[in-house]
Amino acid sequence: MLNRIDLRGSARSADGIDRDLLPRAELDVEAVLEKVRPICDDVHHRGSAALIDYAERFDGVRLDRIRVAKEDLERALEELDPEVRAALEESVRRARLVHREQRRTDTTVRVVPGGTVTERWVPVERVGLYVPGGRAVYPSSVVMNVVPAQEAGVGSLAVASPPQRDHGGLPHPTILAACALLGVEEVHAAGGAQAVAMFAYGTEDCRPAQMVTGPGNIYVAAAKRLLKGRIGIDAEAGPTEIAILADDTADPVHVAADLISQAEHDTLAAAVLVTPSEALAGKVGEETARQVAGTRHRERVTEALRGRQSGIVLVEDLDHGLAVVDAYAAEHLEIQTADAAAVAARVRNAGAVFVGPWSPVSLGDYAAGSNHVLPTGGCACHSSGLSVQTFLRGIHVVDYSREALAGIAPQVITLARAEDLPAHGDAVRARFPRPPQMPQAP
Ligand code: HSO
Ligand code: ZN
Repeated sequence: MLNRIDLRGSARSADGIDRDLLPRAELDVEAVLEKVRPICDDVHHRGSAALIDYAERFDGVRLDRIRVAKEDLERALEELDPEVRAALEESVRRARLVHREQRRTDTTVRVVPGGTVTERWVPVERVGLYVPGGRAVYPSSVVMNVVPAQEAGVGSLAVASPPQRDHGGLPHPTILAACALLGVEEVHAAGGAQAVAMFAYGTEDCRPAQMVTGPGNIYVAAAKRLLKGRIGIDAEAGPTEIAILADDTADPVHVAADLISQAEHDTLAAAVLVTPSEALAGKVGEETARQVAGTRHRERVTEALRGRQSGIVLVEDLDHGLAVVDAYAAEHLEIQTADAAAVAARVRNAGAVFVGPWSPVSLGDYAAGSNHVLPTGGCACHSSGLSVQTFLRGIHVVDYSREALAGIAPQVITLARAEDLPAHGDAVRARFPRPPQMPQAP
């Protein structure tokens, strides 16, 4: 069921590879921008009343209020299956271990005697986290968004997740439980573009946030694109992707299982095997068909694997394979080759790399300690996944003494003149009314 793409004989460098030859879905966010614009404007002008109307229209529930009550959060945690709770707690513990280390420390550079530049890392004041709630109800994504924000020191965190008809108009109980477990007290029953607008503009119940993060459907992505600037965003998350670079040493049972694991997310999810081995390609093809027959979300998986975004790419050798996976820039990249760590160390573009036979992507999805909110759609060639860094801003603090400024004043004045911005130079000159060696105005 997987398409075959034979790239043997094609360009061997990542730059030279024609990306159109690589399997990838097209997600036309632009096409829904105009649908999303009036929704965002409406939330801007009518606040909670608009959110209540959209909950009725899109989620089929009539809500009295958008903000989830404290008792509902507490009850969800009390009713959470103890095994799920324990697993989430371990996931949180590992994520904290890793994310805590990402915190940057302030640095001060003494550029000249009396002249310093400090870089101060300051958390974003308030962040809105979007957690999907349609087919994808992922408490693990609550962990992956909340932990880095908390470790960054974000002061105020609010979560939005769509109201569920089957749960009395509340967000899904496992989402509420995960929020309660993480100490998030502010949760709103709002989904889609309207939730992003709620964070951007604020409503009676929800203070505006400076940033919104988290995955979502195409409407969420479109609202993020529309409101970016007004509010900071992490990324426009697209469908999940897994690429596996494998050779003859890979176990086809593992490779097939891992391809299926991410295809399970979405009919548009991408599952791509890149291999120089015809033998492995054949075995993975057979094994995938065998495993798909027994998997729970068979239809969705089949559609994802048959789609143009998925396939088996044949390459000449591992070097060529590395060039292909770099050109593809997968959200998740598994290396299942001999000496996998050495091969992984050569990867330039990927959201996250999973090394060897014992590091499947689903480990990273839940409990490796790494983050699972990662760049999709090829954005891994310029962006990183969610981290503590996402929630910090580096502020340069410039502190020069009189002498230190005098020492560089001629150069500032020269550059200001070169840019025909003499007032810039005058701002320096004004500080030295009778400078002995100060350049005069032309
Ligand atoms: N693979 C998804 C994350 C996820 N998987 C959540 C399971 N639950 C995108 O990285
Ligand atoms: Zn996943």
